Amino acid sequence: MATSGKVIRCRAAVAWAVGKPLSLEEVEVAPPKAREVRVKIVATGICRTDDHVLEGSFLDIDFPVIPGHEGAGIVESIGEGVTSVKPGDKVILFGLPQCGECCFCKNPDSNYCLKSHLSVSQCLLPDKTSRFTCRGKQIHHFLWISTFAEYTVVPEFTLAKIDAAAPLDKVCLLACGFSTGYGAAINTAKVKPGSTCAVFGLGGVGLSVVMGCKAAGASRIIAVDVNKEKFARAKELGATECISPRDFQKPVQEVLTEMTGYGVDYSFEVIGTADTMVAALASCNMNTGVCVVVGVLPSGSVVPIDPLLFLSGRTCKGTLIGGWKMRDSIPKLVSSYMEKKFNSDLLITHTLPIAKINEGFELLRAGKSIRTVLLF
Ligand code: COD
Ligand code: ZN
Ligand code: ZN
Repeated sequence: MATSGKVIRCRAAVAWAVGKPLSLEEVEVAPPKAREVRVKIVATGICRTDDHVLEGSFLDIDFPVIPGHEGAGIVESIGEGVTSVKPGDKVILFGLPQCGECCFCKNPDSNYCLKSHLSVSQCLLPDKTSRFTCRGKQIHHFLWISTFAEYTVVPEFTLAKIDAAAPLDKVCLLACGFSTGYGAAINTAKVKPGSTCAVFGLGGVGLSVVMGCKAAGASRIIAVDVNKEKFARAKELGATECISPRDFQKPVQEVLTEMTGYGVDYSFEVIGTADTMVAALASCNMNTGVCVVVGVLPSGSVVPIDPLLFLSGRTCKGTLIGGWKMRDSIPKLVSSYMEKKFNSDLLITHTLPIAKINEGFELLRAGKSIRTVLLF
């Protein structure tokens, strides 16, 4: 390619400081070093986690930064030693790496990788330098993938080659939102056929949990959200009942317990507040009930939980990107999408050009969108 080995000037959305809107800038993107890949991003979704970055509540992010972690694109060039992709390949980039070498990557039951942001900062690439500059300043990477840039440089183990026929403006959601929710039901909770589920929060991730519960054969899926505008889409995707906690005088966990007898078999917290975590845990049945916590609170938060809730056997579990080992799973998830085994397109409510990225965030904050896909 004509650009290989050269610095590329292109557009990117830069967050210069906490609390400021993204600024569309011209940035310079250096060529990939060894074991790195430069990707032309074609499409990227907006996830609530990107908003947490902008408001400064996501774990240890260095500013200025280019956020975005739900991207799909085409390989532009590769650094020395890269073997899994070549220029022209379609790829999905993900914020949870799979280095293949750490003890968790080698454990078939785990999808965590010790190269993840929770273990090592991903604000600079593994060699502790950035490939982005703008107006003479170094710009940080986000989760090593920074998909709000037209070109981005990533470590090889944060991407996977996908079917050349896959529509990038649709399958980009498999990088985070869809896979996180769907996998929380299928892999983490291992929802059983005929079971009863409650899903707290009907954003892109929560609705994907609903899809996962349905695919696993749950017979009752109770969707919980304060925004009733989310209910129609939830029903379309498999929810059997929808409730708003604001319609009741009593706590929603009591409502769910009354609706189901002893509580649901599986509850999912997909909002990220202390109150809804407590409510989700108390909503699953006291013995075999499993509560999966997907949402994250600002670091340092404490959730007040009565330990008696566990005495009778309840389980509370965490999940990261739905339990998928991403490099292994993404090509398979794309194949399942192509075979129409699930329809993640139903999560996409808006498609906008990258120039309207702040409009996309406004739609999310106003509760008007589920997923906005940005196109370069
Ligand atoms: N009760 C009921 N519903 C509520 C309440 C409440 N008190 N508060 C908000 N809601 C609803 C909103 O109306 C909205 O419909 C929904 O909760 C949240 O949806 P979104 O669109 O804001 O968020 P998502 O689906 O994009 O993301 C939700 C997460 C919980 C995944 C996200 O906020 C988060 O915590 N991410 C970090 C954790 C993680 O694993 N992320 C995966 C990689 S990003
Ligand atoms: Zn996300
Ligand atoms: Zn690893």
